[in-house]
Amino acid sequence: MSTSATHLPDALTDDRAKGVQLEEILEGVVARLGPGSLLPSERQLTDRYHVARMTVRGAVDALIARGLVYRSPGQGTFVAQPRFAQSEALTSFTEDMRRRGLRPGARVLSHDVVAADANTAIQLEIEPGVAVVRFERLRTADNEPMALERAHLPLERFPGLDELDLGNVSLYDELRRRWDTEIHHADQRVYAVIHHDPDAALLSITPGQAGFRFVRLTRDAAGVPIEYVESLYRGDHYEVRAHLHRGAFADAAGTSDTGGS
Ligand code: 16G
Repeated sequence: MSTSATHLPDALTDDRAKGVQLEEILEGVVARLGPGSLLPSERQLTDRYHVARMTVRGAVDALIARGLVYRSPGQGTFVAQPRFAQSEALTSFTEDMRRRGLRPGARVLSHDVVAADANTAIQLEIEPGVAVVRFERLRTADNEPMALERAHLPLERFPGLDELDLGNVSLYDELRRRWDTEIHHADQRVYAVIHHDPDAALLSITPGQAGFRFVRLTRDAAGVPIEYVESLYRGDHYEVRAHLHRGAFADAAGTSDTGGS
């Protein structure tokens, strides 16, 4: 671990709020240093920039809220691990974590068979009341909680899934291995959520923290729905990335009347 006081600018300018400038400076420090590096102490920053302790604290708090740094009581403030980007590829949690050099885990919180309610039936394109396997798992990376998954799959298509131990296994691997089913494509929606207890406690975060809710419907190559799953992700460890193309929209936009004056 190293501090970076040597790379800090000497002074703040008078044209903008001190707290904002400090936040930018620290953001630069974070970008230069690797995860786990120690940030200059609040004391060092107060002395160097002649600002109130509260101003420094506010800037650091802002970086904590953005998930860039974390405070370790009695030790200082450190650069956090980079966020796990939700990839555009249709990957499993297991694949995602392994690619990042982390050990994926799954703790089963509940696992049963229920009659499909109206929404689940519409999503899975089955009749309401048909048996679905429902399970909830806490997903971890190197033992740290990352997400809660609540999945529904049709029992008829996956007989025995209700009996399978889903602890520390990849669902997608099991579907391939036992039922010769390959996940092919999915539709996914993303919502902003505030995590409350008991979810917050399971995710090891403070109640009231923001996060993501992904609702995914996966299908096989024939387009038949396989899995309807809601996943709650920690907002401090995830970011959602997308690769955007103008593509067909650009052609259409170029020729259409925008309605402007
Ligand atoms: C991801 C999927 C989830 C899927 C799981 C399978 C999102 C939002 N959700 O968490 O739908 O059930 O991967 O992972 O990405 P597994 O094969 O490791 O069990």
